[in-house]
Amino acid sequence: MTSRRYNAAHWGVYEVQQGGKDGITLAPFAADPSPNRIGLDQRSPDVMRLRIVGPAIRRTWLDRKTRGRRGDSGPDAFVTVPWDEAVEIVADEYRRITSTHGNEAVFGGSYGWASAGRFHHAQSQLHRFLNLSGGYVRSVDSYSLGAGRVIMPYVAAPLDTILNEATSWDVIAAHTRLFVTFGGVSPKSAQVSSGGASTHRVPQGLHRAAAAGVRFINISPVADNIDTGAGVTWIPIRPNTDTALMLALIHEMDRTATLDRAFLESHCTGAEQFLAYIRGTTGTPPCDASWAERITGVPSATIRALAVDMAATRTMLNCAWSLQRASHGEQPFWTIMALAACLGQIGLPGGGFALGYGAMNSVGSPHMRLKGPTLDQGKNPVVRFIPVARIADMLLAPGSAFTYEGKTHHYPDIRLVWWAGGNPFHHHQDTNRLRQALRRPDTIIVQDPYWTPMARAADIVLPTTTTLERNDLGYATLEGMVIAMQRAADPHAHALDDHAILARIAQKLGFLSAFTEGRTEMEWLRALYDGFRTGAAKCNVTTPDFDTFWDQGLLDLGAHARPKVLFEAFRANPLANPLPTRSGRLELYCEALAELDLPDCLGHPAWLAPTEWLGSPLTTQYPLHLISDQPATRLHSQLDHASLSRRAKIHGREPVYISPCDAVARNINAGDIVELFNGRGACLAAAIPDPAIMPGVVRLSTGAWSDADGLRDNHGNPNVLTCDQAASGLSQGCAAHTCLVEVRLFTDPIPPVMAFRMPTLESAS
Ligand SMILES: Nc1nc2c(c(=O)[nH]1)N[C@H]1C(S)=C(S)[C@@H](COP(=O)(O)OP(=O)(O)OC[C@H]3O[C@@H](n4cnc5c(=O)[nH]c(N)nc54)[C@H](O)[C@@H]3O)O[C@H]1N2
Ligand SMILES: Nc1nc2c(c(=O)[nH]1)N[C@H]1C(S)=C(S)[C@@H](COP(=O)(O)OP(=O)(O)OC[C@H]3O[C@@H](n4cnc5c(=O)[nH]c(N)nc54)[C@H](O)[C@@H]3O)O[C@H]1N2
Ligand SMILES: [Mo]
Repeated sequence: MTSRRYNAAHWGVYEVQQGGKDGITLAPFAADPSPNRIGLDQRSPDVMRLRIVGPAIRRTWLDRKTRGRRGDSGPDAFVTVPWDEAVEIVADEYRRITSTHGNEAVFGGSYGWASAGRFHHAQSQLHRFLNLSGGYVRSVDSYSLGAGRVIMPYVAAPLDTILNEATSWDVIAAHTRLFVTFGGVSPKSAQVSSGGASTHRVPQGLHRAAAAGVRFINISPVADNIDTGAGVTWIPIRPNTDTALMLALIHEMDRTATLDRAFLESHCTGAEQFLAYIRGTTGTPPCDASWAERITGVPSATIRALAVDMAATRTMLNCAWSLQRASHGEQPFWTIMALAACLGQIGLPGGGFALGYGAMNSVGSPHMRLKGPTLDQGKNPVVRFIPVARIADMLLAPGSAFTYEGKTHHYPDIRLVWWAGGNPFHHHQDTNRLRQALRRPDTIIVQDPYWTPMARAADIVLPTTTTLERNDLGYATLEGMVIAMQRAADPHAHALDDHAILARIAQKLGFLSAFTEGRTEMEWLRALYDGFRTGAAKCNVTTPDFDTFWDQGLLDLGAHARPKVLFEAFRANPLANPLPTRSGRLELYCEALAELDLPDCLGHPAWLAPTEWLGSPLTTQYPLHLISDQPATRLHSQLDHASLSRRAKIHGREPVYISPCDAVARNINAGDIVELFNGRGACLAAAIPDPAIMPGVVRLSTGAWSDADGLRDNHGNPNVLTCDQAASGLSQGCAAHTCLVEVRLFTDPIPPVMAFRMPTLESAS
């Protein structure tokens, strides 16, 4: 593998070959057993047309005489200006805001996936810049795992431990007999890893397990989120009710005395308090199978049979991340751990539980965990923060209180919002509310390669390069490779790297040398690689020097892979290898959580009805539960304008999957344009009746570029419908999957999709 050229993307590695229209052609990575096509045509005219060619300032912002809350920012008409002028405008505005309102008025959370590459990582660059100039209000946790990341350290271990040490696929094939998953093992989601998937192992992992005789049961509102190459038993379940089913399985095992009492005694704490709740001796109804049937829609006989089946054999339990992206999203993660504890197989090969096989390629990887090359972001002098999904609350209600992990905090009063590498009009819930919230700051700055909906909503837009237009190091945890991402094309038009943009602004503000440390891009890569090398050496991993690595094109760390069994050491000796919980054990009753005395997260796993679900009164108005899952043909909103994503649309609109009976009841046929609506908004989409969707559920993937037409989205972005509320007062996590809607055939004249339009651009003169 010498002197090949590679590039890394979150969804995989490319081989970069000479030739083709703009001098390069991207081919799938030859070493990847399951490469995908996302991004292969990222240089196509459809995609390049939406590149931002030069810095652009909103006309209404430029014309405004005095600065203050931006209010209704008017049409998306921009004036393109030269870099020198843009840099001066940004520096002046940053100085004005921080000197008048302090750095607590700057929101630099800048959540988002940006691109692969450890040096040019947009958020890291922005955070380093802001930290060196007084700091910023940051965001904590992620949209991915808001509720889950907060709860798991209390009751088992930090989520990263559970993900990084997840039992590897080889062990599953060899030892698991029954694999029960809540929310599938989505082949579409497993296409990516944050920082860059290298070789895709999940399709193979599933197929090999099935070929080795592992039986699969998928408990899920949709059937098409797993492919083992063999039969999978589908148990349809009402969305957001999995916790009730898990509790009933425990009840059934308790009733039939198949709980592993010895394991609960030796490795857990609080089993008696938890079982008292399960049995209904604490004032709530017993969590028995018929109770769960009423909540989940799963027949009680199925629940009873499943409990017997699981207890009789080596069983692996899996829970998709989507389950915790919901009202009371902490509960399914905690309860599946409790269920696995009751089965007593945690720490045994092929038994126990995992959180998120299929959520990313990395879960179930045998690769070693090494600290990747990392850009030092410095220290943030501002202590204020928000849980990431509370952005609209913060902007709309400065000074008001919120709780997080048992403490009360207050929202700051934000004047400047600065985003690099994320798209809130993709990721945030209730985008109509978000639009209102974004009227509150004085100024919004966005760095992005493309005219995304967020760029069009900004006041100052700074065009950045893409990974092919710069040199970088590709590395993702547990992917087992470091990629020499060698620049393959010139920067598009006047685009600059995020680092170069911020360096220019830092120079204007007087801290250039602190920001760049006097290094060129290649000197940074060398320094970051050397840092990685030193860390690897401490873990007995020898690596070539930078020049050799760069010339080779990639570094394969596969020799250090090993089979993994989650919590193996803890199981073998819980006293010598305690968990980092208060008790050192798995907590089925958690005193630390009970002490917080929260109404929406108790001291034990519990069924707490979601704010919206198929059992709530709101179903009389909005009888369908909307699942807004991750898209198969793109990463979030990235490359929605590329052909793979566009080809999956119907009449230019996102497909919405609906059960055939719900379609018939609404007179909806395949390909019809329908309107999904609720009290928050509406969107158009193209209907696909599909028996893989259970009745009462619709599935509309995220990622269609928002195309607002009043309160309606014409393109099919589900976040115009989702609810901007927290999973709980513990985590304040994103609850996107808690959402009721109604669907009707759209009989009005069908409006065009304008999502991929360009804003109006004028030149400065
Ligand atoms: N309804 C609903 N909503 C959800 C979810 C859900 O399940 N349902 N899932 C949530 C989850 S898990 C997540 S992680 C979020 C994802 O939300 P985001 O991460 O915000 O989505 P992306 O589309 O990946 O946005 C990345 C942006 O970075 C830009 N970019 C790429 N490379 C660069 C670069 O080098 N420099 C700069 N400056 N910009 C760059 C891209 O053009 C794009 O605009 O969405 C969340 N939203
Ligand atoms: N191609 C592609 N892959 C991606 C991404 C992408 O944008 N595109 N995004 C990545 C990111 S940032 C993340 S965080 C991960 C997220 O990974 P996940 O959270 O696992 O992905 P989702 O597609 O949101 O949901 C997984 C499955 O759960 C099901 N589901 C939804 N609600 C429920 C429920 O209440 N109960 C049950 N039992 N099942 C339910 C959905 O139908 C879906 O099939 O995916 C990553 N992978
Ligand atoms: Mo995510």
